[in-house]
Amino acid sequence: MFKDKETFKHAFTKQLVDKLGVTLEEATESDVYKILSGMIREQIGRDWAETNTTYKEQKEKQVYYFSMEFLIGRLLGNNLLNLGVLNLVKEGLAELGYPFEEVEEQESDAGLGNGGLGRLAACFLDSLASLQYAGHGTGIRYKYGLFEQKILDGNQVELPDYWLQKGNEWEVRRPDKQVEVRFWGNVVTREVQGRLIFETVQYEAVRAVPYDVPIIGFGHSPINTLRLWSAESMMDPFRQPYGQEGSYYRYLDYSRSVESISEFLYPDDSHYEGKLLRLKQQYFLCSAGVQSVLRTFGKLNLPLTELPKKVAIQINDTHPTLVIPELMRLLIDDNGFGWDEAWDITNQVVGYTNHTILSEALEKWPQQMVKELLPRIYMIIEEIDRRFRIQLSERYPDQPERVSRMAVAENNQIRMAHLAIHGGHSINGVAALHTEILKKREMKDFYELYPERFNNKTNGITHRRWLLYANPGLAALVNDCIGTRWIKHPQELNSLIKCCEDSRFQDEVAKVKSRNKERLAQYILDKQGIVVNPDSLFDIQVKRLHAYKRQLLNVFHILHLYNQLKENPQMDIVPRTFVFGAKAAPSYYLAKRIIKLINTVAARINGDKAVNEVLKVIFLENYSVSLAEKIIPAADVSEQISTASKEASGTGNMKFMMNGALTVGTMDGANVEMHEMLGGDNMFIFGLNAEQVQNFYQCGGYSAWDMYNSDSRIHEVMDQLITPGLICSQANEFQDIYQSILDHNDEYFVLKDFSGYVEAHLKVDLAYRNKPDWQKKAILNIAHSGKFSSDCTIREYASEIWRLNPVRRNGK
Ligand code: 26W
Repeated sequence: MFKDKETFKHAFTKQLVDKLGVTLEEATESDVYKILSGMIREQIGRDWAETNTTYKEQKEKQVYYFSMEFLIGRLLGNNLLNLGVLNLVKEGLAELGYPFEEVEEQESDAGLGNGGLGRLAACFLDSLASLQYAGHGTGIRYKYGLFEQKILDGNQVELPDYWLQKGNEWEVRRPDKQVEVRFWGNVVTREVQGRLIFETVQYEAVRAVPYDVPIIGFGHSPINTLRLWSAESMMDPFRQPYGQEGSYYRYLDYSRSVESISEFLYPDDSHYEGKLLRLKQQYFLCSAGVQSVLRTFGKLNLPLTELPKKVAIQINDTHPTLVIPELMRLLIDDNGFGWDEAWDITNQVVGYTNHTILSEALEKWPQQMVKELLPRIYMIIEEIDRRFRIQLSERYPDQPERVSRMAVAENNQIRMAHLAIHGGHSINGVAALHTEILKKREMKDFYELYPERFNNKTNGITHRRWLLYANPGLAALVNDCIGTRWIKHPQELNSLIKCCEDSRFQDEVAKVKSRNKERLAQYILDKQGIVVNPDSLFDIQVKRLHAYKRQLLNVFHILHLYNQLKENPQMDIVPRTFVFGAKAAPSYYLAKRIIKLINTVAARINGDKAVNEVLKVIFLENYSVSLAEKIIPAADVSEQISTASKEASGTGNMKFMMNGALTVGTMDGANVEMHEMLGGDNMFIFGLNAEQVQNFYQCGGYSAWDMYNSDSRIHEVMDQLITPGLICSQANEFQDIYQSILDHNDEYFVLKDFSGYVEAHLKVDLAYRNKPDWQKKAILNIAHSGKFSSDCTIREYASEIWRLNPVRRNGK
């Protein structure tokens, strides 16, 4: 992109003057950011266009990743990195007097996702481009991303995240590519020459306008596209003049309601709610997305029967399942296909990824709502259901309950997971254990019916953002040790194994970790005015707040440590800094109370001179992608402590591992696969396993009260939730949490796993004292993390689900 640093500095300074009319001395960080991102855009424009031409000319098969969420974070640094000029730019800017760290702070995070599912989509885009696959994202351009979290008096308060306020340097609005999406109305059925024709009348039309974001992969990759759709009003949505009385106000109402479709991201990733606006969002994404896919396909001048050879659509959880009936609609109504042929095409094109087994998160839309909002789509779903029931009845003639259990439409609800499994050719879980649970339990009926459709694709993370970019110090050390091939072939991080006992290398790794911890300590000081000791052990849990992720278990352990220290101030423990970061869904009462509890405990401990030399608790406000990039490289210990069977995979676990943190975790999600590679010596496993948890659910035999009565440590901690004194300023302050555990019999086995968790932390304490051995474990973690690069995951998706080969461009 730039030959060298001097060329860059020269070009950059010139652009400041030419484009903004400011000199180097006058330029603000914001000016610098604008010019830099503009230079990248200029640089990639031609490649972007060329990529699309190549895809078209070579008639490459393309995959479209449909997702309601893309949790991208910032793009400046990542784009520079992938273009191979990050270091050069950093140095050049520093010489011109602008620290890069300050410049990149000018960019708002694109926080268009809640957590794991949205971040996975973003990692996948990076890998698709970097591995030269023709793969694009299809999503919604929410005006407001995930809320900004403020902590006031220990409580979470939500503020709107107007991330577009300063504009978005990375998007290109493409009004010429707009499509129309239709809601409401009535379906009129006519017979024309022996064929039934379905026409929807009196519908409300919405304009879907795409904003394209270039996805720049690493090295000389193609430039793929993330297409985000924005809802805008039509000038004449009702196909009638506005002359009549009151109709102008009707237009204003219409316009407001249309714009609300892409107004904000639903901030809940744990509880499904049957909200009309959410259904509108989903159909908006699916209809606009599929129309656009078909339009691009149309340019190939091939018959639509060839669609499965040229297009794969992957749906990220069930949120975009309406892709299935929408594609059916377009094939049948607009292209004259018969049902069976359309079904066959749809089936071959669509694949579905499941990300959760939590039953409260499964989407089931009220039939009446679908029928009114999407009358034609509803008809198609009814027909899918009718035919599916016949198929099931033939296969299971004496099992009517089974037919009802598996049906798509039942109990006045439409079950999106059933529609997705039946309508697509592939369903995958996101870690080995998770896929097994789907097959054996959650989706057992479907596994029996369609065993060949089920497969596992263990999640991954992009090592470019999460190691190379977020932890340049460590990346440089790795380069020194094993060369740079791992950047293209992350599995080669394995070669680090040979250095794990090398004491010089260990020291270097330790030094990098210390520097990262100092940086985080400085951030904490700047944000919260709290001094933390960078030599203490940084024990970190950052992720969405949810009962099953068990932040509570972590807090109970901290309280227990505190109690021990109060009793015995001389107790010999390694000084620890516990760090939390977590957003709670705004309507998730218990989760918000847990945030309050963490902050209450933190205030108490941090203010207690008797202990605060050895114990600190920090709750970092507004956990986000860019904050994760600061936190994760500074971790010594990674907390992955979900109730076994509940965390589908986890991806934070992989990010920490890749940055040399040791995991304290349960045998859940991808922890199981980490454990398989690392063995028991290099991580700290504790607690019930998935089978034991399942047994308790099925057969009973667990009593939270018994735990409380039989373990004095638990007793003491639980009582502190409701008795004025150490934690509570008034009686019953955390009665709600107390009750959630004791009266609801500890649904997530916090008390049951407490003892094992305490023991695991004693082992951590012991292990940390042996510095060389700890460093060895850290290095082994890094060495084995290559398997969790999303590059590996994407290769598996490409070869096993999408049947996609990398693209060769002009011999590159
Ligand atoms: C309808 C509300 C809603 C919204 C989002 C329900 C559920 C979701 C997601 C499926 C929740 C989610 O993000 N799941 C996470 O997906 C990650 C990527 O596969 C996994 O690593 C996490 O374990 C899983 O919790």
